[in-house]
Amino acid sequence: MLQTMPCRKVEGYWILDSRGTPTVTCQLTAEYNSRLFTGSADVPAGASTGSHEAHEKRDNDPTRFLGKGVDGAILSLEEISVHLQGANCLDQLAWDRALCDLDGSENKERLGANAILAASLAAAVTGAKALGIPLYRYLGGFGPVELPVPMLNVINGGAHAKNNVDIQEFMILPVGAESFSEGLRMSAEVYHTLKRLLAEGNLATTVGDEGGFAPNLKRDEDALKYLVLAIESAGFTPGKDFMLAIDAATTDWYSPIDKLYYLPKGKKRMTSAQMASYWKNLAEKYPLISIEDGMNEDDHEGWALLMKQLGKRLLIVGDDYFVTNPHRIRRFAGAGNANTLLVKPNQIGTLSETREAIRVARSFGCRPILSHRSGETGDSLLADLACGLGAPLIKAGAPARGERTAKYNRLLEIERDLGTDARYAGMRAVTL
Ligand code: 2PG
Ligand code: MG
Repeated sequence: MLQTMPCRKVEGYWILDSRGTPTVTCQLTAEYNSRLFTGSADVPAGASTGSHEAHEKRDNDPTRFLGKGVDGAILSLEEISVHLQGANCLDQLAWDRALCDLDGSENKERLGANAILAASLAAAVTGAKALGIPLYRYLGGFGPVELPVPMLNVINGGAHAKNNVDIQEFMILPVGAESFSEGLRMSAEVYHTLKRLLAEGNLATTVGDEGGFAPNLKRDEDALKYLVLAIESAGFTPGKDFMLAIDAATTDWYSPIDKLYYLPKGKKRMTSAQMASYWKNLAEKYPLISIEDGMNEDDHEGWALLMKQLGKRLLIVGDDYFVTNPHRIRRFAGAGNANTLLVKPNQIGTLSETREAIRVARSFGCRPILSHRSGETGDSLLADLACGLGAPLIKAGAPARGERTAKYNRLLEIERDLGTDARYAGMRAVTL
């Protein structure tokens, strides 16, 4: 018999995210064994969003927060509080279903996916508190836990920085480390070495939205050169201790009218085939193991081509392409158009649908990467999600800036908590 934990109160508030834009936080109070427990969860926000994401409710009132207010989403949480009084929030599936039913719309546009996700996650946080177990155990049970390989975004471009680099993220992956903590130490060393090298080259060491450096470069490719140099200068071996990854975030580059990619900063124009060759060329020159959104969210032929050329060697990651949506995953992973799923709970709007997205992806042989958003908060929940849902990889930005390190520091805590049972995904995380 399922235990019960009736919901007593749901409260929503606005807080500021890491870009200074308001976002939603939720506090949920529920009763378990005649005691009240309160758990909270924050919802992050993206900048390079896919057009198929669940609806994020913003007020669009230009007199407050330049239209970015979330008062409407907070009202949605009030409505949730009234209507879901007494609902059992220990039964996550039923709780999430009730949230979706109350919303009643196609893409969560009535209550807003930001409000719904906040209530969904807060239920899990409260449940873990009530049962007196860590969230990753609450989500994943008491079997062995593997700590994910961090994908640390150390050079920022695209929509996340005002530099001249089109590719949004350049990441390092400490796959050769023995443990998560060793990998994080190595990565921090590379990050600081990179800062020194950029400064020596008279390049800017100011940072972008995710804490990575945002220099102007002659060519985007130079970012990869710098990463290799920084890894070597820090005393490590590229391709062995570290692999590289990029998130091209090409959705914004594409014109569906003429089916061409227009690189907004570099002012280049490419066909899907040229785009695929460009990625292939980079993969041949650098220890690149993962390309995210190498094609636009609706360019299915481009995705198929990319998979044909690189899908056996590299993680071909769908972010805007899948938008953590089980239906899109079934269709496009089913067609073999990508082999890796980027998981962002706020793209779909509930914890249960996030779980389902991972399940469907796995059924097509796609591994999940748990991911933050570019607008983040100090909430470390993503780390527990990654461990609890068994993701071999986590993308949470640079090893700098509080909202990014909150996730990595929570993983350190989980590693300590596991003691000698702690395992690290390492090279297996990226082996196809
Ligand atoms: C991405 C994310 C996170 P945003 O594209 O993968 O790195 O960016 O949150 O802006 O969509
Ligand atoms: Mg992305």
